[in-house]
Amino acid sequence: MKLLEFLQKSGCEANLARLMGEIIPRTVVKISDAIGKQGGELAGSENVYGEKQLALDVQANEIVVDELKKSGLVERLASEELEEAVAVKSSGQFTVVFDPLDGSSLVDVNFAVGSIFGVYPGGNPIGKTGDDQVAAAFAVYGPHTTLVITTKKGTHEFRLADNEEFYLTRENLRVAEDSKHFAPGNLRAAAEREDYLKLVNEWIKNGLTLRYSGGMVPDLNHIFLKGNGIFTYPGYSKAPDGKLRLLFECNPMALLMEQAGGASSDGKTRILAKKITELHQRTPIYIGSKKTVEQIENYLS
Ligand code: AHM
Ligand code: MG
Repeated sequence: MKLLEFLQKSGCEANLARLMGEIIPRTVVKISDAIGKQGGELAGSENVYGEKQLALDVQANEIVVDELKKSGLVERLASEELEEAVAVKSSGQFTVVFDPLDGSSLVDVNFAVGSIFGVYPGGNPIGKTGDDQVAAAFAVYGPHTTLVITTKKGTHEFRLADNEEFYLTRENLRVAEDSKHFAPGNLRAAAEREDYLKLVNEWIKNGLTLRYSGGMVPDLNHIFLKGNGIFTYPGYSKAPDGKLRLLFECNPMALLMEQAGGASSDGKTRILAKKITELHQRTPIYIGSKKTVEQIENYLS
């Protein structure tokens, strides 16, 4: 079944169905094409975080901005690549936040990369929480281009076909309560954090299988598709809140994860319950199988 048809049949509100079933998929098709045509060349510019941008980062961002502006559905947009939010149309129904090309430093080594999208009702998301999102999605640019989507009616996977349409491949992805796989991000923190080192050692001793690519999107996609696992990105002295962004990366992923039966936390608080205080706010994250996330909350000092 085609993505748009699936959303319509599931009773999704018409404009949200158009956004998630037509506009965002179109950006993903275009970004996928762009990745196929380019390597990891630098753009010569830096983003808000002082990180060197690739030409592809800039292009992917422009693709999403253009399509969202054309859609007529969007009040405001905010991108990991842009310092400020952009006001689009005062009568627009949604604010769309996105990381147009997550893990772009992995393009030149031909690893999978992705895009992440979160959708809030109305305007400014500052002061809201991830629970306010009405939909979220990520795209994986790997051997196949796929979209994993939620409109708060479960989490589902769709695959891009030759005709530039996405078709349902897995309905209602479920993440089990216990993990058999682990994806420990920012292991640098284990050099100074005894608690994180112990946690990772526990998983090694308990025979969990390591699956870590260095890209949050493929690493989490593994958890969604295998149906269990844990992804971690803690803070440490150099970056107390870690690296990943609440608005652009963690909230969309947390919504998709909860809709699949999993959980996510910053170590103390549910990611989706955290108040958004600034656009580029960072947060530690522990996300995946529910019991493992609970164990981490009890374990971390
Ligand atoms: P990016 O948005 O600049 O690409 O950074 C996000 C990525 C995630 O995909 C990944 O989990 C993380 O950075 C890995 O970071 P590091 O290797 O620096 O620890
Ligand atoms: Mg990112």
